[in-house]
Amino acid sequence: MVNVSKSLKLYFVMGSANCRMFDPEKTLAEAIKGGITLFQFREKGNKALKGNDCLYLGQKLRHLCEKNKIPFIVNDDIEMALELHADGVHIGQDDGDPYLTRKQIGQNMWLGISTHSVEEAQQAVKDGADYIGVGPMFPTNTKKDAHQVVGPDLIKKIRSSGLDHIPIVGIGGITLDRAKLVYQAGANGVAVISAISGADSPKHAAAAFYSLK
Ligand code: 3NM
Repeated sequence: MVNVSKSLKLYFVMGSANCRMFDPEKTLAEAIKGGITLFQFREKGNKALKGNDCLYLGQKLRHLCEKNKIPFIVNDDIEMALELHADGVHIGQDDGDPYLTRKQIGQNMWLGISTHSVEEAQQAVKDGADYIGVGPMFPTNTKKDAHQVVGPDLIKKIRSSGLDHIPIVGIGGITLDRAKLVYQAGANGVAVISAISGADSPKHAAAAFYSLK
């Protein structure tokens, strides 16, 4: 499989609740045309699809990624990740035990872990994360239970704590204008929901991010 840190460059995260102009399939197809390098299926929120409806959407998005050679990651739901033959799973601090998750997914699938402090980052690396998410970089309206903003500064602190090699993606409130600050802090990439899924043209938005780095 492709290299994790390179894939993080432009990490698009999306579920049906995040789409504005188009349905999820078309939104993802447009984002892929724009140059996203990784996709995470994150079906969250009040109106989130459940059960077979969620799985069916996951299947469609998974196929789209496969066709375009974009690694496909599932948020939280390990069973769905296994069922869809995802390339990885992403878990938050409260979502699941990294040790058990790794046991379920094996060594070939990527494990991403959300972190919000140097301590959590160090623990995630000990727990075998293939990459860590760090956030929120900036204020965000997309995740209602987001932690306090940590800013790109936390990425610098994580790097200078000795974690030179773990692939890092910044997340939370990242817009085109702010993305550079995240890369400059030492991230391998930016994870974006609304700046792509809520754009008039997800394709053009993704292309603008892609050409930044
Ligand atoms: N996780 P947007 S912030 C899913 O801090 C998620 O761990 C975060 O959405 C974290 O790009 C966030 O629209 C929401 O701000 C990101």
